[in-house]
Amino acid sequence: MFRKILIANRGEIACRVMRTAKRMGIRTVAVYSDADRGALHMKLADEAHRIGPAPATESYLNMQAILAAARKSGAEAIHPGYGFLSENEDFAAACKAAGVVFIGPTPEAIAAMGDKSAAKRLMEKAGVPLVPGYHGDAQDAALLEKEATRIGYPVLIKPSAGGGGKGMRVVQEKKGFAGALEAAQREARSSFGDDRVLIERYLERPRHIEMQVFGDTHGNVLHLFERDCSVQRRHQKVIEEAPAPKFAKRAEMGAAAVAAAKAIGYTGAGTVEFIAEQDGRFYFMEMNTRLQVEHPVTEMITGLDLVELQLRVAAGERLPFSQDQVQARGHAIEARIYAEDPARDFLPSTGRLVHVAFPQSARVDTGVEPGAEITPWYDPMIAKLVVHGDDRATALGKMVAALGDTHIVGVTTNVEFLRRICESAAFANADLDTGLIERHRAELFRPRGEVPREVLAAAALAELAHEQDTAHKRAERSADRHSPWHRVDGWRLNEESHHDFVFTASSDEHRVRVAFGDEGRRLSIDGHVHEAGGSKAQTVRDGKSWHVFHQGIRWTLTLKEELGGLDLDTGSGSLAAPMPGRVIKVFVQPGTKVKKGEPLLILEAMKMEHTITAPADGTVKEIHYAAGEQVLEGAELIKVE
Ligand code: MV4
Repeated sequence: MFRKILIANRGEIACRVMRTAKRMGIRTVAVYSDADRGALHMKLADEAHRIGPAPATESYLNMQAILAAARKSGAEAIHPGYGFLSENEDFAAACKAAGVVFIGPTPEAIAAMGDKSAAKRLMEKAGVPLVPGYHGDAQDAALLEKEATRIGYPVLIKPSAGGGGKGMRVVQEKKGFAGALEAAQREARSSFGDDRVLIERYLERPRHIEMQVFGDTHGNVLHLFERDCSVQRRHQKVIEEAPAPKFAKRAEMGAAAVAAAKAIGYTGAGTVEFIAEQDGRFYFMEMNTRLQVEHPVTEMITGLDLVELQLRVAAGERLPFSQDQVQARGHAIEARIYAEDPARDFLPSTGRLVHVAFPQSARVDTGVEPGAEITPWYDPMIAKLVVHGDDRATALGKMVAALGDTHIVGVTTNVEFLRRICESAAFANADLDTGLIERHRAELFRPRGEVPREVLAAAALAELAHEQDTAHKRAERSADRHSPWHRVDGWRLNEESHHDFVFTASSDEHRVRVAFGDEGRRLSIDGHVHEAGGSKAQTVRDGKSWHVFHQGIRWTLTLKEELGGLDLDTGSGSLAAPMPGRVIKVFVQPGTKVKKGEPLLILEAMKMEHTITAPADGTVKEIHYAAGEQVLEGAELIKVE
């Protein structure tokens, strides 16, 4: 086995690879760009080497800098992770030339699958099912149209050189074919410099199901079951699971995937992607010649460590089990947490992670820690949550709970969106296809309702506790530690016995009053008495904002101002009674000019006298109560303009 490996990657996958290497007693070398100085992957490694400035082209894609770091550190092998150089045949070849083991397939195997239409021809020869269609070289329009008729409408025109869905065109009937073909060829030429296309029968509600395969250097190839990755958004996977629910062709798909890998002499971890119809018929799409983001769901159902297997086969060991020794148990689900804003078309969100708390109940693969920065330089994935249960419903329940316990402050995330997917009937019923998110957008993107009162109460009490804590600390430092001026429990000399908070949430304002009486603390929210409810909320402070995590949703409440004393401004220059009581003295009359802070009237309540003062300079317009009258909480007492 290797004694030292270099991880040519960053973020969660670099940390993930190091975790296994450490467990196996292998020393680890990290590489980092200037944007990642101090990042978790750099800290976890035994040594770390700078490879260049922030842009990936000058750092994580810089083959020479990475090979130089390998040479300098004495690393015997390089793990490329996913993305960056992981599927670059030139890098695999350059490693070999430099005498370093590339932990992945051979350059030839990468190349064989890199050309998507050549790969399809190869697979056809190997007996792997392809979508019924035309994959030939001849490209004249009349022939292609005849092929489309043979295949049967609707058909899909795909650029031969493409992948990832770019430039694909659906044609519903013969009369639209010629025009769609011209447009597809034009787009293919400008995007890929190659106007060849292939024609396939268009699958209306396909699922994305992929098979994990492994090959060793002794000719053994086996599969580790499938994953369903149908829940995608613009070709970006969002939630993955294993095994694929309601899928009856696991054995056939496994055999097809093994045949695909064997056809190219595959070694290491790979994934054969298929699209499957609702009835289970499946067709080869492409092969990814790397470890995938979603590999943990396979680990959870098989109990295997795929990185360990990668290291073993890269070191020349045999796969330590046969196909029938691999067992799948239970169900696993992974959700990808991204720094992005679903409400703004998933625009990436950058910034410092002020607060990060992950659930204890899930496997969490992450490359960040509190204080880390999400920069615009790289993929904005923050973490993957992975859960396992005896069955899908159990796993899904765990995922919903885990998402609720994922508390991130500093960037906007898709956590709430993920939770909505998990709670949707379509996902819960495993009614899966690649259009799930689009089809259910009304439900998944529905605006939030009002801020729950529980949330406002939690923010107010958290703010109060914070102020008490601050005052307490101030008192400890001061000369007169017992001075009443350090008290923040609402006590003011002959004046108030409550605290008012005004929070803004989006554009709405909410008023929370915490009153301190003989029977303890009482809360009123937007004029309604609030009984402490049963649901728990957690709060995180960020300057003048409180982030309240409540039932899986993060609410951000910004403290607008704290109104001192009884100067409760109801919004239009009127002053309301903070608690029920009796007016005992009125100092002013309609028309009296008052200065800010000047006493207006005295209210007796809860056995104390409270002076109500002018919130600002102005003129008294109306007085609604005379001395001796009883007032109810919230009653408007006086109007000042
Ligand atoms: C298809 C298809 C329907 N019918 N082929 C999109 C990416 C590319 N690699 C293959 N893709 C598709 N090919 C036929 N004949 C629908 C898709 C497709 C898709 C496939 C897998 C995962 C997500 C997808 C999202 C939209 C469309």
